[in-house]
Amino acid sequence: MPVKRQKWSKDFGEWFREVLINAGIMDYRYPIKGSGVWMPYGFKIRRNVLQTLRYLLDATGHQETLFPLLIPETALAQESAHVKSFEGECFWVTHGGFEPLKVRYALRPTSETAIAPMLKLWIRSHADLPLKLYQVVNVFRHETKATRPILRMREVATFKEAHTSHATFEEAEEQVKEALEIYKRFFDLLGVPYCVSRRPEWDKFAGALYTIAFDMLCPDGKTLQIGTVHNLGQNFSKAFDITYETKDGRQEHIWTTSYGISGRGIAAVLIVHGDDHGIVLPPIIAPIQVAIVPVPYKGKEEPINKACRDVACKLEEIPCKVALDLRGDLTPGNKFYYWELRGVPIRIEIGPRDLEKGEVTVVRRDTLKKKTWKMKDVTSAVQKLAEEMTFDLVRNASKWMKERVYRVDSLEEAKRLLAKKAGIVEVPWCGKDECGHRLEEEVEARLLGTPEDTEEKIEGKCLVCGEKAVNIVRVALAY
Ligand code: P5A
Ligand code: ZN
Repeated sequence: MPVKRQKWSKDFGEWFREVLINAGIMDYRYPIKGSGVWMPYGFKIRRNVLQTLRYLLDATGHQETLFPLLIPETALAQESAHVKSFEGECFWVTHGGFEPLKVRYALRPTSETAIAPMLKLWIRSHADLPLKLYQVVNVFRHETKATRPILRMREVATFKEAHTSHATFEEAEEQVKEALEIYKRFFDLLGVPYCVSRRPEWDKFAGALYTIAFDMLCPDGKTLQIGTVHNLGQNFSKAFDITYETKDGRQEHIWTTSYGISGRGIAAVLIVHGDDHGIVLPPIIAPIQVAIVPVPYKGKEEPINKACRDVACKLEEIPCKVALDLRGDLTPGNKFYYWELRGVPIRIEIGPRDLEKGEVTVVRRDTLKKKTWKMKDVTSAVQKLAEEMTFDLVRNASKWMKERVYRVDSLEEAKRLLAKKAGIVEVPWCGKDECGHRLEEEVEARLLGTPEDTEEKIEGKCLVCGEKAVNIVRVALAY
């Protein structure tokens, strides 16, 4: 486990804010509330995370596109549930220069209604289906809840949204399953533990038949929704009259799904693995995987620097992303601190003693434990350590989350756990909306929904009405 996680767990909000700025990830001081700047180092992390998701989407037949940012109000308003939920959250463009526009434009809050009119033009027959598109864009939502860097933005700068079209309900259902698998794989690769829950009726995406969400647990005991998958049924295709010709010549409305992950998918990695020293990056997304720091000794500066350069060259051949830190104005201690804050997975130090013995000193970022290696073995040792670290990060993060999921069968116990922000509480539920709402009020927390990641037989009685439970429902304090 990480060395120290006091600040991380006690004051998570502040820890996160500080780390974002100090590690050069996001500067949130932009003069518009809810907008932030992805700084160079953060941008590189973001790019690596995006690459992981792009790879998974491309490999499963999704095609990347780019739709316009502006949506005419007439299009946004076409699906009634959708517009009801989103119109109060839109930023509106009302003028072109000094001229008022005849039809206002919304800055896309999501792109269902930007894509639908084009699907109507593109989809003619069953041969055009399935059509699986995605894009990585900014979306804008005038959030009224407290904004937080990356976690709740008004300009959501890294929105990865997929939109798929299908010939039948069954195919859309299959697509939902594929999307869940893709997102599971994505978060597994990043070592982010999650639970997957079917949201209650009152918390589904506006215009969806149902919503399945990924939630992670933050150090302060609150959950964060890090991705959602929606089966949209024929709601959008009927609203936009998108039809296709079936094999036997009939016209049918298409079936659609959409799913998305925002910058929260990047924040999640920083949050789950972090500690009081800063962030800890899994090697797969680290912009720098190894930092090499000379520990100079009077008169031996040059041979030590040369040894550092040699090790860097060897590692770059693996290939491995290396930073050779020969800055003359910083002490080794300052450099250690600098790379730890930025989450570089492995640090190699070379001092006079190491040089004499033909060794290097190695520190892994997650445990901060030191080891020595023979200089000649450095490439194989780095590869092995990167694998070990990846494995340990996943295992420790999963263990941390599992220990904070509680199964209880009394309302008192659920209340007690949630009051002390212990984590996610699972209770038996009869499935009635009415009891769900009552439960939320009683425990003063949110229903995440029913598990989509377990298939167990349910026993017990609904904590609210006492009738036989038909499902488990998860409850938590949520961001
Ligand atoms: C699915 C993609 C949609 O918008 N349309 C296209 C669907 N779903 S959603 O649930 O509304 O959003 C997807 C995910 O985006 C994250 N998210 C946010 N992240 C940062 N700041 C925000 N203001 C914000 N709003 C939503 C959530 O993780 C959500 O699951
Ligand atoms: Zn009940």
